[in-house]
Amino acid sequence: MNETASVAVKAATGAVAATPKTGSVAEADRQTHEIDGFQLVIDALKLNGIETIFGVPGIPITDLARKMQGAGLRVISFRHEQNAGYAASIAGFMTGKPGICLTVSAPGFLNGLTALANATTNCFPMILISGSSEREIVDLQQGDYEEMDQLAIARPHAKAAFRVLHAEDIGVGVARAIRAAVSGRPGGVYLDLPAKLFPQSIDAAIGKNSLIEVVDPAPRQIPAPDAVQRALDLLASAKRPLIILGKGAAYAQADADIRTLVEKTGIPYLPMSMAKGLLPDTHEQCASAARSYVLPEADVVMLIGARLNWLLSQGKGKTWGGKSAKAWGGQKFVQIDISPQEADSNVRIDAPVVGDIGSCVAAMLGALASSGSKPPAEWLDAIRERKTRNVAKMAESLAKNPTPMNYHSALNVVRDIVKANPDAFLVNEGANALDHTRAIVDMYKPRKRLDVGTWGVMGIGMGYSIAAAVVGGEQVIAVEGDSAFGFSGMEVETICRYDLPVCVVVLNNNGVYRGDEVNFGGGDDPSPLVFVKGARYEKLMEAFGGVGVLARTPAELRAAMDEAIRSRKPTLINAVIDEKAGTESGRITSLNPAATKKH
Ligand code: ADP
Ligand code: TZD
Repeated sequence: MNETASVAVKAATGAVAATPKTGSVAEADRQTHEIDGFQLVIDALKLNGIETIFGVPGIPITDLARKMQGAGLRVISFRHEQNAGYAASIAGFMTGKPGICLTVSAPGFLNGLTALANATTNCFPMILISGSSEREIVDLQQGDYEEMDQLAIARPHAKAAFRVLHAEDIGVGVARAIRAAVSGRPGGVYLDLPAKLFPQSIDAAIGKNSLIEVVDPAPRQIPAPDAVQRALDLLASAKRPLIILGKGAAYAQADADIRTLVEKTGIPYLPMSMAKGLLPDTHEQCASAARSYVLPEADVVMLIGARLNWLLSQGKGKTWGGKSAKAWGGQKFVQIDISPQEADSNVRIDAPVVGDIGSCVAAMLGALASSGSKPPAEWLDAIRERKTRNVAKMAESLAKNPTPMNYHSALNVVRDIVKANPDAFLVNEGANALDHTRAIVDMYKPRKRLDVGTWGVMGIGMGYSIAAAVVGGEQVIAVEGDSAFGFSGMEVETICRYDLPVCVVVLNNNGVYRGDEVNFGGGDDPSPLVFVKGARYEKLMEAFGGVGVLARTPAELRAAMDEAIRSRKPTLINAVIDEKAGTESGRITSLNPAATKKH
């Protein structure tokens, strides 16, 4: 390599040890022309537009984290890998680029694995990069430090899993991980980087040439014209059509076209939880307030990026007007999805449209007759009537001001604050705290509502909040059940350390679902469902320099939230809720194997 080329490589890789300690000219020359595994990993990620790393440091990735920060990547260091993993996964959902989580071996890896599995389940693109111990010792089970066959364990929980053994292969490993995470149906990818890889040095020019900038990582998938026409014909034949928007539609970032399709067809729509705000919840065609009417009554349903899983009662049964728990309700379905295997997974899909949502919706718009007729007025009127009635009922509940607060009186405040701050992210977990927030708090913009998703997992709260603040750059409001908050509560230190504009509202009813349960056996131990009464969660935020507020009334809650948003300071509001206010499992009581206690 001539000198100019060598300088260029140095500049590009930053791979040069500044002053060789040994003083030997040969050693200096060797270091100048070589690049190590640490630097190749960093360069491969940067080359592909990765800007943020979420993780927890330790052997063998401590230096990698330091060097990443030194190289200009934003490294957000957490207190527990699961929260870092959740942060990475939701960053993937928000941006369409894989979120990166970096962990140590065995226990750190396992802590991150829950988040990886959750990402795969939710179709979020994420890459879990874990350091691992020495292969030769692990494979012979000779007892290495943090010994574990991580690749084998990750594989069933990931969309793909790779291990890199040689520095020359880092570029390929990172490229494959990125492609696997974001192409087709997105998901979680595991990338195993053994400790020995990092100090491996290779010729800098060879190293640089081995890196791959992934071209078109999530290629468009154009739907077949006849599939599009079949779907449009079916919709045109409908008397009571309905569109269901899922989080795949939110992920696709085809917001304007989706809105045009909904408005041009005039079809009422239901947003799934994380698709709320894709069109504003206040939109005239939004049928959320008439959900239990439209599902059984619709005759043709078009799913856009939503699966007919448990969240939609598998597309059958009484929710859909079926005569028994598993009976088909008679609806015909159009399903737009990037995964061809999704169709027919629960009920017959009469018109599958396979492709990416952006291309599918654009194709439908292109093929839609410009003078297309709107759904029959009787259908729209019937929905409007139910909506008006239910909205009035809800307004009545929201207007009440009981002491102590209940979910409605507290969430009425959150509803107003979100309306006034539509750019804020709303993170939400819990049971009652989740269901009531979803029903009461309207969303106005796409990808602003981030919640427990497909698994209904507790613990996403602080990780999602941190990612939303770091990657989304906007105020975050996290509405948390007191149980839910406990799963990731220690990350309030992380929120304070990075001084993030996160306002956590703990809806504190002293327990899981409710706070008034007693020990069935009559012993001294508390019920498994209750916590310390009157716990002062706000002091946790104060412990790290943030603002803590105890709110017993809607007025106190409103003042505290207003101030949190004005100041953008890390804030935790302990909103005291009636401990008798919740119901078992929120709205999914029926999923309990046997109801042991009725409230
Ligand atoms: P929800 O929980 O909101 O009902 P799901 O997670 O069940 O949504 O469904 C999301 C669906 O969206 C998945 O089946 C996934 O394959 C699909 N999907 C994700 N991204 C895209 C995309 N860009 N284009 C098409 N389909 C997508
Ligand atoms: N563990 C994990 C990881 N996910 C879960 N969903 C649960 C346990 C079970 N679970 C729920 O499904 S909701 C919930 C638990 C423990 C907490 C509900 O209590 P909360 O909310 O205080 O968060 P409410 O408002 O009191 O219902």
